Amino acid sequence: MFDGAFGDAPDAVVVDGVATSWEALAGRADALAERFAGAGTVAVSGTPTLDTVIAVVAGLRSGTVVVPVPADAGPMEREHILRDSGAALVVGLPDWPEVTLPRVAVPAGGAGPGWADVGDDAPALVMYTSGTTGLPKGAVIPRRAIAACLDGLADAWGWTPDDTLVHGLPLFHVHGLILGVLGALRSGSRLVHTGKPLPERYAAAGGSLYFAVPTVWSRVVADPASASALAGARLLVSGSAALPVPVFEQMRALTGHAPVERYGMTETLITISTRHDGERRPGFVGMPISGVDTRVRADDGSDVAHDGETIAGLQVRGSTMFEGYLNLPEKTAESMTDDGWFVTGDAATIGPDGFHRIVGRTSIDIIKSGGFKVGAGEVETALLSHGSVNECAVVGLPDADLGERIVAFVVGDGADPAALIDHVAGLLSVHKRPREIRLVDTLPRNAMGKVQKQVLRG
Ligand code: MLC
Ligand code: AMP
Repeated sequence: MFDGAFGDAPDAVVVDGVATSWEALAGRADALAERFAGAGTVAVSGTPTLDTVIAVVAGLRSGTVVVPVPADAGPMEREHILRDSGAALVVGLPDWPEVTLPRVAVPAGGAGPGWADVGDDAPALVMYTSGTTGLPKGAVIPRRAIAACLDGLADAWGWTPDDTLVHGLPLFHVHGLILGVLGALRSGSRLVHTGKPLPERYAAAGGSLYFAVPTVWSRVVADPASASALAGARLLVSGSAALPVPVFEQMRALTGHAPVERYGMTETLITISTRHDGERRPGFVGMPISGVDTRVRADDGSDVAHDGETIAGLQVRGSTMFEGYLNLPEKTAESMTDDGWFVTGDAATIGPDGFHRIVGRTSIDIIKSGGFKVGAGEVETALLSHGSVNECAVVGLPDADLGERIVAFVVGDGADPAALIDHVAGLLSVHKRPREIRLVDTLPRNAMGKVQKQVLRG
């Protein structure tokens, strides 16, 4: 299923400078998979290392469900992920005191039985994603969705074994793991993971196909020498958040490539994209990939005109959809319409030519910062657990580098902004920390007592 046509290249997969052939990778994965026997679900560190790639491949080859865990997850987040997912084994996570599950190490070599006979509907991954309130939900992603998404993208992007894919994204989300690792394995392209998504590392990697979130692309164009080194690439792809039009234009000017922009979600995988052989229009994400349908609906559920102007809620359906939220059947049901469409929570327009434009989120409580989705409620709960915080409200404010930066308005007793930022970074994970704390006397509330976040956003 994810057994690319790598031949016997000794550097088919390179992760943060460590290279392996596909044969050696598969052998180590099979040897590891034998230790997964009976586990059902394993938790794997999302740190970008070759061991992470091997552990994910071991899960796929043996039919064991993999739960990628951010290696910097604080106790509140990691305890939830490990408990909720029902993981029975752990691969590569830090020595967290409360983790009592057995640990398995990735073997240095070996071989094994190869692909197990696992149905396409079986779950492959559980990926945790933030909602407006509460702890992250585990999206159960079946094997068929991954295969359908990657095949749709291979078609949209002309992705073949001749490509070398380069990126440096984290391996605990769809972008870095499903597209950025499993995409290479399914298409048979070489993979170079740069460890971190630094412009100079992208420039040095000599790839044909590059993935990044808009924050990374904006850092690439801020470094013209690195940007111009990408001129020899075939395709530059942006996703996970809106690519600002000026960054699109600077990419075109410095690299000679108009970027391909694509849209997706953890729950739906990637559903909409511009094409390698089609128009790439700044501010637009193109058309549904094969196997996916989209529609836009007004708040009352009525259809709206595809006039490129009417903004409404984007809904999607098709072969790339998740199976549901783990242990949360009611949340799964809430996320779908009665006639079986997934409600993305994004506002969009569709033009007469079928081109989609993502306009923003329908909820103010979902923040996208550096391409990471963060729920305001999660951060507020973490802040309120600090003794100096009486009340707080978290919003995303526009940020030239991150798209949105997390800002917390805090009513407190002697609250120290730096200590509060560290508190959230330690309890949740580092990328969920507020970048700014604003100490205020009161929060603006409406007559019902609800905080008026629009007022805070100014
Ligand atoms: C900073 N650091 C701290 C800290 N403050 N550590 C502890 N406590 C604190 N208070 C450290 C960090 O650990 C890190 O260390 C360093 O400082 C910088 O961290 P940062 O400030 O968070 O990094 P930043 O430069 O802002 O990151 C930008 C970024 C990152 C673009 C690299 O946001 C990123 O990787 N984004 C990708 C998100 C992504 O993949 N999303 C896909 C979702 S899937 P050190 O040592 O680590 O440098 C999806 C579907 C789809 O959306 O469509 O794709
Ligand atoms: P996640 O849950 O982390 O998978 O984030 C999914 C969300 O990222 C979507 O609902 C969108 O809000 C946002 N997103 C992904 N790709 C794009 C894009 N190309 N343009 C605008 N927003 C995007």
